[in-house]
Amino acid sequence: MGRSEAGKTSLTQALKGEKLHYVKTQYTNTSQDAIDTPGEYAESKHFSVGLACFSFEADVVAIIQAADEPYNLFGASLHTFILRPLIGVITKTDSPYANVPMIRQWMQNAGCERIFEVNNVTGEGIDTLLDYLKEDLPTLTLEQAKFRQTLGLSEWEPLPEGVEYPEGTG
Ligand SMILES: Nc1nc2c(ncn2[C@@H]2O[C@H](COP(=O)(O)OP(=O)(O)O)[C@@H](O)[C@H]2O)c(=O)[nH]1
Ligand SMILES: [Mg+2]
Repeated sequence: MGRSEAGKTSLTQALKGEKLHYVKTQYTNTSQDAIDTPGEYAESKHFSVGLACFSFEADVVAIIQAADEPYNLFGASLHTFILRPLIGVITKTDSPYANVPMIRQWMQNAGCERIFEVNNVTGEGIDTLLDYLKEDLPTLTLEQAKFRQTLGLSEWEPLPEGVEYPEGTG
């Protein structure tokens, strides 16, 4: 998800190793591995709830923001309405107006657990994102999740050195 022109459709092409070809996204495309939504969903509060619905069909949800976006559409703690891992993908890192640290801050505020930087045109950064997408989702038992809470850890932070899950929580 992300605003129009952020590079969402291009990213789906780059992930497949295709050369970029512009297609206006008129409806949500779900035919392949990626669910590609029109930017209007992120831009209108009437449609934005649709993104939450689409997220239920996904293993992982990505906010896509171009490195040269002048303003942020996504509020803080956005991950709380999505019951999936949330990641950020910064596109157009080649833009002369790129401000990657600013976009990173927006994504961190939204609650993205990983942030990737890509150039859809050259394919730079795409391999790192693909490696992440190929990883199996870590599974936690309820007891393990509760143990993490006692340490104040998020689901994705590694356990501190020397700490292991107590017996019987696995
Ligand atoms: N320079 C550059 N242009 C990009 C990149 N990704 C997308 N674009 C261009 O940005 C425009 C919008 O891309 P598109 O994928 O249709 O955005 P969408 O509306 O989010 O689906 C197109 O002209 C793309 O060729 C990138 O990483 N670098
Ligand atoms: Mg599109």
